[in-house]
Amino acid sequence: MSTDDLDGVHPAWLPPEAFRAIAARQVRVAGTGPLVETVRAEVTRAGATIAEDAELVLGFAGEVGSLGDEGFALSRRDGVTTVLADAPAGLLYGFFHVVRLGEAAFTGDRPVERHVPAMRRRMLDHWDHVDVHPVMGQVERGYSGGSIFWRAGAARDLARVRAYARLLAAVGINAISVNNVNVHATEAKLLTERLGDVAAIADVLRPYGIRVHLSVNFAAPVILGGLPTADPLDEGVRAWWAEATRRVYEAIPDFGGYVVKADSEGQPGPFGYGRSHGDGANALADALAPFGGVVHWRAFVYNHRQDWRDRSTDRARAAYDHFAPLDGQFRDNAILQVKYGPIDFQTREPISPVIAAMPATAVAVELQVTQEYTGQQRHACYLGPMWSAILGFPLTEAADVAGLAKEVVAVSNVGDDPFWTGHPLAQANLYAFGRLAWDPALDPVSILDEWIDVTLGTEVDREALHAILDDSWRTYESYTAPLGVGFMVRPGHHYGPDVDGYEYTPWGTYHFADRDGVGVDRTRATGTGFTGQYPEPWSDVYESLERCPDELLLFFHHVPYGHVLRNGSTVIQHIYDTHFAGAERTVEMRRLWERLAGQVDAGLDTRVRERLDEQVRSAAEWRDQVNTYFYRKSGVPDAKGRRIY
Ligand code: GCW
Repeated sequence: MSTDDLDGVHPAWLPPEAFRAIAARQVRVAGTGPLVETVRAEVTRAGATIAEDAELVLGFAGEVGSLGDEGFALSRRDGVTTVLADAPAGLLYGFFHVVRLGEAAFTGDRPVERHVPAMRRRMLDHWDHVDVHPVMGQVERGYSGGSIFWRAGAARDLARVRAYARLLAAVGINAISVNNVNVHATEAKLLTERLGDVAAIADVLRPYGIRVHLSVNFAAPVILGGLPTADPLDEGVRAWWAEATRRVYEAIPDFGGYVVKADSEGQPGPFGYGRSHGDGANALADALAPFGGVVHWRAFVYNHRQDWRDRSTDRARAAYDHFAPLDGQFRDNAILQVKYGPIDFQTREPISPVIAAMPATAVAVELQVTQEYTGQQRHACYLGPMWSAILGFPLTEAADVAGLAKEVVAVSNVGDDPFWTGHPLAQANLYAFGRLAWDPALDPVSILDEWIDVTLGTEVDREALHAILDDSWRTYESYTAPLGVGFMVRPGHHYGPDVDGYEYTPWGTYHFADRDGVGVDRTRATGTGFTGQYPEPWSDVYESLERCPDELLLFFHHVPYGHVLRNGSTVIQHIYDTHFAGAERTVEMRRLWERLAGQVDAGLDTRVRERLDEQVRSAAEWRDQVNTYFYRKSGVPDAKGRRIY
């Protein structure tokens, strides 16, 4: 089951079989340069013959034009399949597109199809530490073993990084940040004395068209430079960033830039110096600008020490309150990185209103491939449908989220696990993220189909796989926190149910359940006013108890248990019904997997079974805790008389 150069590591979506159609052909690759050489090496590695008289021709367009730095055009006529690009990266992406198509790329005629990525930067953030963190481990919110970048405090096996780069290039990812946004002492030094390690990684990623970015500590001038301040308007501080950045580019000429989590969950930031986040972001942007770099400045800024007794503070409001007034103040190379929802990567959240509120700012939407709140890669939960819904959401009258955002970024789910992602089926999430970042209009079910073809082969029981995965995000939602209220996870590790776990904490994530009802009143009329941060029609839709979509009801409203949903059920009966049905559905998922027996690699089969068993157990635990909690609070029995404790 291994890739040809890495023993014991699953080849994910690039097994030798995926290259079968190409291997059988003669191929011509035109041009020169590092990325073109990568394509040539891939062709040879696939087992194809490089020849002048070829059935697959990859070359530069000339007349097609407007394909940009990364696009390509694919066509087939007179028995020749042609990939044309304006620039080398386009050839690389075109080559992997042919891999995905398999035999279909060599059948019949094909009129010219243009493939140009919707987003210029398609990025993964790794939350990896160099040192193993005492609480978070080596990868914060990582569920796939250790880091592939760092081991025992130093850069590690680059063969694994190379294999990762290939996988990412094959789905169109072109940027990676290699360390956690919480930048601790050792990791801060990646910017200076440990820069060589970063450069070594950059060298391995470069042939696959991927640029390296680094998370930096806002207080680096103090921590690393020994300056008395990190005030972004201080001349000495600015000079320090300029010089540190110059050195970075000396070592890594195509370095992508910095990622910054500032004034957030204990990280230092401009507020500490009485400055705005515009001042903070611009100081780093100015240091990067001469070299063409960018700073990704995260909008995840909120008070994580709030008093739960204080009902007027609403964490959902925080990003907009902090950042919307700064629209227009950020440099062109400062990108505001906004989590897709106003809280924190929950299974269901409304779209962050910040994405619509800053038309004069470059915004990146941040997704989470690592399944922190969606089952931690122990539960099968295919997130393609969630991301597709997010990116296609018509947030303003003129544009959907993909149209409003300049980029899409996601937290990676990869570690040094033999299957890369812990749960082998979680590979589909990484795959889908890359494909949707390239083209947000792709159908997530078709993306899953592609993933099945290349990863598990065309012979497996795809119906069973679709039945397991297509709706697995909604299934996960159905047995966890109800109707968009969020959290209810065990504090700290965030796995499994704990309905009141966060209720009396300073973290700002509450459900306010009492004997009469549940939910957070975020209306303008009687609540925190969060609905007012949305453009029309959403500010009125969410404000209205009648028009608010069921799945977000408890995010926006506090309602009695007897409140009748748009689907006709009461809130309390809906909670019971969805939790019974969701847990039942996981049993069905487990049974469906039996149909794959003997069709997939034995190691993969064992791993998936083990995880599905855990999902069945955990879903039953969620069902029983959530149902029991609400039964005891409300005293309302289940209309169907099922077992509640
Ligand atoms: O979801 C939360 C996680 C933190 C994480 C933070 C963030 C890296 O629980 O572990 O810190 O988000 O996005 O910064």
